[in-house]
Amino acid sequence: MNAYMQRVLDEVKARNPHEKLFLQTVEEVFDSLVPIVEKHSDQYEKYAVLERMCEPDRQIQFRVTWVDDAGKPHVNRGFRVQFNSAIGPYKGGLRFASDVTLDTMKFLGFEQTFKNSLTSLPIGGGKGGSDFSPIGKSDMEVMRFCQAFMTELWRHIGPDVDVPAGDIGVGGREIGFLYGQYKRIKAVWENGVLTGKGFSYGGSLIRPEATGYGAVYYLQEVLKHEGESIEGKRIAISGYGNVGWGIMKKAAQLGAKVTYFAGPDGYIHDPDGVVGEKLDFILEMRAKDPMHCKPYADKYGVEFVPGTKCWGVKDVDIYMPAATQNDVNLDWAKKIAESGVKYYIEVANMPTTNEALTFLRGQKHIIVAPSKAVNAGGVATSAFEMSQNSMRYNWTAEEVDEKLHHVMTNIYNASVEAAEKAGLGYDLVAGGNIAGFLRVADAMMAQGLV
Ligand code: 2IT
Repeated sequence: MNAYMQRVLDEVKARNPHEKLFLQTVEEVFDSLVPIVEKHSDQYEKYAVLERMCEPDRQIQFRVTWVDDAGKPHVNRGFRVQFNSAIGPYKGGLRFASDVTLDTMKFLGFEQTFKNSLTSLPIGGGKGGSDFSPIGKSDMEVMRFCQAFMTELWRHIGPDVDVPAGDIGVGGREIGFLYGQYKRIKAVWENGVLTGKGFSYGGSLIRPEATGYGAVYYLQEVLKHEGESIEGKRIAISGYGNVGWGIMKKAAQLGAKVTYFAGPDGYIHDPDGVVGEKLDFILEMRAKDPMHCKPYADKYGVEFVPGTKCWGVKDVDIYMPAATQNDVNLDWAKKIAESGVKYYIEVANMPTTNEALTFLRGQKHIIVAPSKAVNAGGVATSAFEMSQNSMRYNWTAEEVDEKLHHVMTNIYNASVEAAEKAGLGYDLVAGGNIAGFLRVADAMMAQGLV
């Protein structure tokens, strides 16, 4: 790292002493950018590109007061971090989970900026959410929370300003309640203000599955590069939310299968794969109780291993962590390396600690693909939803799926090309970061010091 990069990194660390996750992603990205930034350091320093990329345009924090079914008041903290608008309106999900802090929002907003750039669509980076968890709450409690949350958020967002979507804890139900309150307050029909909506009021077909589908399309490109096909492949994943479910579904469509999946209570091993009606059962099980996957084992008579993750199992071809951040630490990474499995495809946002990621990237027999690229199909399909809302027109599921496939192939190719051009060889992690960076950096320099 040259003096410019080191200075910026030191400044970012000094300014964010408590923001561990945010610093983790900044360090990971900077590591990839070394050959690019060093080559054009004068230009980037002149326009303070790195400094500005690491400091959000603005971050909004607000109190959310709501009342539960028993009449008891609750106070939560709401956030929206508008990170970077160089290439389009802020775009990124809302996360409702009890461990959400400003740090979580900043790490996700920073990642989102690079990811959205990679899609080649006109969307900037943002993220929001709350330390409220919908788990164990009634529909009416979730509705009152969402209404209170939107009563603060609405003034900061808009179809050309900032377009939130879902993330962990925010699915179709929450988006519906949030949209209803936005419409009530503004008295307008601006359904381009949120994505992940229900189809009846402007949602896009395929959006719920898009992140998982996109991840499998990206995986197909990786396999192609190795002269392999996806057919017959066995996959181990963590998480079985919309993202994990989308992976299961697309894998099944393409003749592969998810044979292991892990949840908060342990992991499932189903050698026949999660296919057919089992896909519907996953949805049912999740809706009843998102904290336990054991009912799957009870229903289908397969193995359930409580209290641990499935990283390190040998009878699979591909690992795809699709749950949450820092799911795979160095200990798990060592087990993964020992297993002999060749493909480590990140899906959740930052699912690997930096230590573990460096370790895995150093293993010659493992191909690592980064989440920023692999999971970008979700937000890409959100951008398609925005397009459809602007046009007052709906594409068919086939049209959306085809566009999604196209975006994912492009992301893969752009990543390969960016790393090769930077002299790094076949490096999907660095290539993804570089390709995402270049577009935002160009736009920021063109628009001057703002
Ligand atoms: O992490 C992500 O890309 C998302 N949660 C989806 C963002 C979006 O705007 O669809």
